[in-house]
Amino acid sequence: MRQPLSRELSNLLERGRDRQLRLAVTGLSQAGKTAFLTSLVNQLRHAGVEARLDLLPAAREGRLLGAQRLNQPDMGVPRFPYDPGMVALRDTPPRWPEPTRGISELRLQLRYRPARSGWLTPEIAHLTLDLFDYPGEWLLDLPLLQHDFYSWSQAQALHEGEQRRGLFSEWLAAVEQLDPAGEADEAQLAALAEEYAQGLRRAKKAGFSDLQPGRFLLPGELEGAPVLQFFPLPQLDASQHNTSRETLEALPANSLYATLAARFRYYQQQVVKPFYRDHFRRFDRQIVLVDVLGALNAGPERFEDLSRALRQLMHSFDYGQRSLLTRLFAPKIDRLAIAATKADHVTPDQHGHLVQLLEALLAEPLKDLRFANVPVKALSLAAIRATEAREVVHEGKRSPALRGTTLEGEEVLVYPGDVPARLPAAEFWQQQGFDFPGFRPMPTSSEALDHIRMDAAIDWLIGDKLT
Ligand SMILES: Nc1nc2c(ncn2[C@@H]2O[C@H](COP(=O)(O)OP(=O)(O)OP(=O)(O)O)[C@@H](O)[C@H]2O)c(=O)[nH]1
Ligand SMILES: [Mg+2]
Repeated sequence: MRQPLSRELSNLLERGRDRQLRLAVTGLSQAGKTAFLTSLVNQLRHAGVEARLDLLPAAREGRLLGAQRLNQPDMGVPRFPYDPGMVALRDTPPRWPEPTRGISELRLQLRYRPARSGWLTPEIAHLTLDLFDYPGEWLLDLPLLQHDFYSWSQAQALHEGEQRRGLFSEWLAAVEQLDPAGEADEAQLAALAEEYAQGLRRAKKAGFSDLQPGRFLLPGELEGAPVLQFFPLPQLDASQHNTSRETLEALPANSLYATLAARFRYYQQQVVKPFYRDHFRRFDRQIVLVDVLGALNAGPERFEDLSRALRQLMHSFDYGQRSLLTRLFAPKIDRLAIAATKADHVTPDQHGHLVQLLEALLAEPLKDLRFANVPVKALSLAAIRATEAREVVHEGKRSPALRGTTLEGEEVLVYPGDVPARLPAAEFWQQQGFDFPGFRPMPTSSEALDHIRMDAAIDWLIGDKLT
């Protein structure tokens, strides 16, 4: 089939020079971003030698020659801690890389032999891959940009499920007494903001995902700064007397409402916008990592909470097919993968269901992506495999099982349970539930980390650039 002229021109331009790609690794706190990035760098560095990458044609055909780290473009940002991660994984006993506390970047240059030959094709070509890591807590600040203080307060009120409400009960009781038109009392605001932050920390510990503002959980350099002294007013409901947007916005600057709204705007403009502008605006490809099994483990309210958080989040990225012009001036994500992480927590016969469940969880954003004609691949993977699949024979019957070492150091052989293929109905939570232990990484003597389907993910995300 003939390609459109702009595609041909764009291919021609790309073939003559080295290619560059910015990959967004997106995932909430503990979804597996750092493990994925560590494994990605590791697999690419050992491609063609020790890494098992059969599903990546460039590696299978011996054309991928390896990867090296280059100096990153932004010298003010720390380098992604790949080496410390590998040291932890190779420790005795092996440890997982540390949870991420700040932003880091990595630029990787892949060397490969192009599959096609032609007068413009060099013998050896390069692909530069720009990667960056950040604490998952900060990611949920991106959807906050779509709000003003009024709509944000309403959105926060909407999703107070029963268990979640319980974790904020004292704060709620105090805040609901406040009069938005009353004069702001600095000491009271500071105390209530701290109580709100404590509620968010409790909710995080209890397995909830939809938690804003992100810096309340992990303030970084903003620890103790007044910009973090605000909170939503969940009582702002249009049906209530005196709480229409117009009435509230006409209140004087020293009123409670105007003070909180000003701090919200400041947080938006001075904290979230620069984070978005510097790191999230220009991506070519994306992988959304979701700890589906963790949410399944945590019960129905948290599961719904995760689904809502992801729905909001996906609105923060630019998707669409790239034309020659947008490729040069306004990059968009033109292909993405969604992945259920930690697939090594369940037996391989459950991986199909895991993908179906992931698709159900992301049904709404997937519909939008289909509409925008952006190709999406759903898969389950383990960036760093921590278990071995086994079979046990019990009373003459064979059944699948997993062997691994728990985080506490106990060697176990377990069947962690069946994964439902759809969003679980009430009976699932009542009868069966789901329970699995966390596993330690496996000790390894190979340079390359063992994984499940990292090669499929890499192929989908960058394989077309290695032809
Ligand atoms: N079994 C298994 N566990 C994994 C895998 N990837 C991540 N984990 C577990 O999930 C935890 C969190 O993974 P990270 O990669 O640190 O998650 P993150 O998304 O970077 O989290 P933040 O930095 O807190 O935002 C790890 O400490 C492991 O316990 C995997 O492939 N297999
Ligand atoms: Mg991390």
